[in-house]
Amino acid sequence: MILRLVLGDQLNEKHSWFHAIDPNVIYLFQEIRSETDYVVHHIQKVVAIFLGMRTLAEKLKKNGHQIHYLRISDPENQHSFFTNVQKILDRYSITHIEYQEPDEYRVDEHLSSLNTLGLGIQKVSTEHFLTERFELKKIFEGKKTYLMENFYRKMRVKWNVLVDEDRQPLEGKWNFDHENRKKWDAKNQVPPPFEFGHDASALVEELELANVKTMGFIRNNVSVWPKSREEAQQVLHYFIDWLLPVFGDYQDTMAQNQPFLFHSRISFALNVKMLHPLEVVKSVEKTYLDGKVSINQAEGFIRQILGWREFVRGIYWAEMPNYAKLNHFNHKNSLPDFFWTGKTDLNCLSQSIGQSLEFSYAHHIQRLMIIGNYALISGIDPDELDRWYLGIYIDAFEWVEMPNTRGMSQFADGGKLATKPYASSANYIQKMGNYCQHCKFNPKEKEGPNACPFNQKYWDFIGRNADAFRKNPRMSMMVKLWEKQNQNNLSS
Ligand code: FAD
Ligand code: DLZ
Repeated sequence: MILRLVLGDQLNEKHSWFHAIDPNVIYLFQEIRSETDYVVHHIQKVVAIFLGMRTLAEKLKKNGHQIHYLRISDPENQHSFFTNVQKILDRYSITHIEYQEPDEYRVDEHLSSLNTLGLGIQKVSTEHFLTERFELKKIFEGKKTYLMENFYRKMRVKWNVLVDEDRQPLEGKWNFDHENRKKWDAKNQVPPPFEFGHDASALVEELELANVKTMGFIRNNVSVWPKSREEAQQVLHYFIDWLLPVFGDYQDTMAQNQPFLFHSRISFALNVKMLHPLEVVKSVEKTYLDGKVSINQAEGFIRQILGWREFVRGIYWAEMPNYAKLNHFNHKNSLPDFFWTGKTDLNCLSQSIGQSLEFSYAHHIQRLMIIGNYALISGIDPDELDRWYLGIYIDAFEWVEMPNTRGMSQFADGGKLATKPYASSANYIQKMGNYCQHCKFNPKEKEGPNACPFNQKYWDFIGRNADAFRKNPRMSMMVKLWEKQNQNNLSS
């Protein structure tokens, strides 16, 4: 008999494993404490993963596959991938074990220890990503930094997306980012989120009984997160019909009480592999080719998936395990309590963290320019911040969370991923949305009780790192401004 492991982020019913029913194969799904407890996760994340696992297992069983499913509450559950496997070997006379490449370094290392069991072991592809694990490493061999734009152009050509027969970009440009900076007018409507009527109450009770520690909130019977491929496809189609037509325009905007704006909310479905990145990219490309959306909307979206998503995964595998230890600025401060409650007078943070606790979701610019920016200029320890991001977000798996948080947002890798730290004062926040209009602090003031704390923290960050930033062409201007402010203060 062959034992095949299906992990919680491998819910790809289209995988070639499932094409034929084989009486010699048994599939093992495991809801286990090693995975629920490596950080404190948002309750919606644990529920969404378990509902997804249970739904796929049931479907496979119905189709005739043999399934061994270990629930979190099963007394026989040993709560470790390795020990559970070890325990059921004899029961099914297992001679071979097969598993799909885990996306996280930690789990990859753990599953390599299956080799010690003395059975035939085979690690197969997840058939999900558009690059091999070490493809990016090879592309940038010998280079000190990685450049997303170069990588992205290669991907466009490799997968024949938005290019003509001469491999040149459609409409003459690879990147339409400069057209994607519109500020949203609060008078405009945002289509409501697509919701599912999932009753997760029994599962929530099971998790409570098992004493699984979680954070955030969950609503009764309603979820914005899909539990099956069919539901994930509904989210994708809703996005294409209603949100994509203006996605690019408002990609970087932020608005009061608008948790989702025109973002797709497909990251969870992609990361647990209910959707394939190429089907998403090709559907969006087709919508553009059919004349239904303009190029800046389609290209802006495709770049996130064909570019950024594959790019950060490549960096993760090129740089792990060392990447997890990088702390370029040697930041050591702890996360303030409001990261766990959302209770702060800073409206932008209260909105961004509040909705993260409510939906297990924040959009990119909130993660980068509000929460990440605040952590960076406050000198928060990247280890602590990584754990927070890894726990709170529905789509957070280390391969994508860590390069984004530690690399892009905290510059803790010293610039392997980003050419400059994404740090800003209140000026940027005011420009990119209407949060400041609803805040008690004044974004224009730098000092005094009404001054926005982002201002003081930002200039302090520039000052602390002035010597290093002077040498970075993208930061030297800010150092000059900081010096000018200091001279003015001295002379006044
Ligand atoms: P949309 O805005 O609709 O974008 C479409 C898709 O593009 C996303 O679903 C995602 O698959 C992909 N994408 C966009 N930006 C990125 C990116 N920078 N890296 C990888 N994929 C991207 N994304 C995760 O999937 N998991 C994470 O744990 C995660 N952590 C992040 C932490 C920080 C500090 C930052 C700045 C970004 C992080 N991102 C992460 C990237 C991005 O914020 C989310 O992918 C996005 O907010 C998910 O919402 P959406 O599906 O509505 O995205
Ligand atoms: C995130 C997560 C959680 C909370 N629980 C489980 C689980 O009980 N069983 C499981 O197989 N996977 C879970 N996951 C996702 C795993 O952490 C994921 O498989 C690894 O991150 C590998 O990439």
